[in-house]
Amino acid sequence: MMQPTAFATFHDAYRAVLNLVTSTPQYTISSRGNRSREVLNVSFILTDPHRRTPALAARRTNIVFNIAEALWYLAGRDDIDMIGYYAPRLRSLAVDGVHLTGTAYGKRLFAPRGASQFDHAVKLLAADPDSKRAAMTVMRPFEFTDPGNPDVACTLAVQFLIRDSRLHTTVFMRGNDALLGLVCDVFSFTFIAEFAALQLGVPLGTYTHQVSSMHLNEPDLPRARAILAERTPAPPTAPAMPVTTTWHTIQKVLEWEESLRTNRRRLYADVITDLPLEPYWRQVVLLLEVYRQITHQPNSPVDTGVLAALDPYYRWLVACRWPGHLPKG
Ligand code: 5HM
Repeated sequence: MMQPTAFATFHDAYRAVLNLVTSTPQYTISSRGNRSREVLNVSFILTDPHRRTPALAARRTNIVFNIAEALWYLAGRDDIDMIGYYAPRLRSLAVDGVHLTGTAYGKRLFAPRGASQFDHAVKLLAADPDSKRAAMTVMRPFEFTDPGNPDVACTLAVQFLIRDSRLHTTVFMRGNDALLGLVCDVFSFTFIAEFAALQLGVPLGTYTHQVSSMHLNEPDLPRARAILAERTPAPPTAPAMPVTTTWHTIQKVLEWEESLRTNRRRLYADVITDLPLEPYWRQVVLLLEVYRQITHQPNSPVDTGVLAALDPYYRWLVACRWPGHLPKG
């Protein structure tokens, strides 16, 4: 077979990849102190990249981090300040204590706004829809030469192609952690693909993920097995980014992100419908509010009104990830 297997949902693709690296690894490797099971050249196609979040309770997917990371990329930022609030473990990768390097894909893809690789790729496809050139590179030449660098980009490139009037995306990675990184990377890149399709005014096509070294760190084996033992079906549908979404929308959401992260604002359930955003983006801001409460008010349960206003699937993901922060009963 010359083309990767296609899956309707990432839920199913994720289970297939986890099953592959857990049950039939090709190699056992030990690099930079991590013993892992590995399979080379793993790829899959998602026919509906909207369905990007697996419904697997044992994975305890951090939907807030997933969204925040995608927004951090779109913002073209490389600071640990923003992303470290959502994933404190990333702080150890910021060698100067301020910036991330390899992990900060946004700076490489989305900065400077208006003249970024992303902007040029979109402009190219708008002018020449059949082009094969709309490829954006992430890992840089010589990035791996410093053996002390803890943060070398795992993504090599992102390519957009318009075929059958739909935007297809392929992401090429040198390595991917099958349990942890894979979920975050597929989330961000499908989110970016969806935004790119809106910029181009074409429907979202397929998403293809190609990884040279797909691996599972050995300490994560029990968790991978627990996930594989789960029988939860894939979520039936997923919300689509509204067609009105522009860079201005992203800017407005980023303003909310910053004021909630820094605890300068809070969001009350009874004013959510007054926010000048589409319901899809209100849900994003609500998730950020839930996380604000969890982080800045760790001793109180999350407000019931805010929880009730959340999309039921988001509420389920929050309950899986932060069960101790929900109201009793
Ligand atoms: O030794 P190496 O630089 O490959 O270690 C980084 C590891 O982080 C990768 O091999 C991969 O397992 C994981 N990773 C990922 O899966 C890292 C990043 C950050 O670029 C990512 N996905 N986006």
